Amino acid sequence: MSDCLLSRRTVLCGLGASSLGGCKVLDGLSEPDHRLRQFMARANDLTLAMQRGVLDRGALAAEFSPADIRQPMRPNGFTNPQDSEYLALKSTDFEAYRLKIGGLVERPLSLSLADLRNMPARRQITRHDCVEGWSCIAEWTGVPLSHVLGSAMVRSNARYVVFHCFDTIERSLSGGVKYYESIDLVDAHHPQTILAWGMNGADLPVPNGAPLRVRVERQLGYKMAKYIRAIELVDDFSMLGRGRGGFWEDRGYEWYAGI
Ligand SMILES: Nc1nc2c(c(=O)[nH]1)N[C@H]1C(S)=C(S)[C@@H](COP(=O)(O)O)O[C@H]1N2
Ligand SMILES: [Mo]
Repeated sequence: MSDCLLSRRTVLCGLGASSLGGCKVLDGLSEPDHRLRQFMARANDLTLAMQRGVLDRGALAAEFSPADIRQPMRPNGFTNPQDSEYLALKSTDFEAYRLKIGGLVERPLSLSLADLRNMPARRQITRHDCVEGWSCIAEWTGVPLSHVLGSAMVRSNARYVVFHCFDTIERSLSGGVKYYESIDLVDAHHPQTILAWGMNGADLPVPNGAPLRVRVERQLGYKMAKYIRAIELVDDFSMLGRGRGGFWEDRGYEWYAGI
């Protein structure tokens, strides 16, 4: 926010050379009824409105036709978790799998794959863009995250959805770090944000995140957590990992990876 203010001040200073007579005019800004202060407040509202317009967080990502699926979905990142809890579930075809939904919700849930498949499903053919520079088109089937969040009754103070995964992506002597990610409630309620259990007409394969992964189609691949173990609603993600909202964010990537 302070960056915004600073840059707006810079712009005003630039513009003000003729109409406002220079930067000194900013000195009186602390008075609430100062004319320029009121002008800047209006400019601020306008900027926010414009940003909403430009970003349009609700806009849909492009969807494709089956003919556009020209190659198998390339697996990336972790593709074969060796964690004992995961291997045990996989050995019985994820029959005992339960997706836990907790945190800031009125009604914590524990959903089997059958429960998830019985919920309304959305099918979408979309392009996956990885930060490493490759893309792949695939068809995804799953339940809209907004539907699941509706059943869990998200509390009004919740701001983010955190995904906790099964795969230990970084091993260390003390055990290791399991993949984690987070998105805000705007993306969580986006119509194309689904908890996918199917890919290209079959069950979601292990390399692509079986039994459940999220699709967040307006963002880069690393936001789309695979091997989801639990979903947690939080008001702040500073307690997660190193505090930047995701495994890769904690290693330098942007939290909002819009495309
Ligand atoms: N649990 C988990 N989720 C993950 C990853 C991972 O290593 N573990 N890699 C991310 C990255 S960088 C990408 S590009 C996509 C890859 O999805 P895919 O294997 O279906 O191509 O998953 C993302 N989600
Ligand atoms: Mo990626």
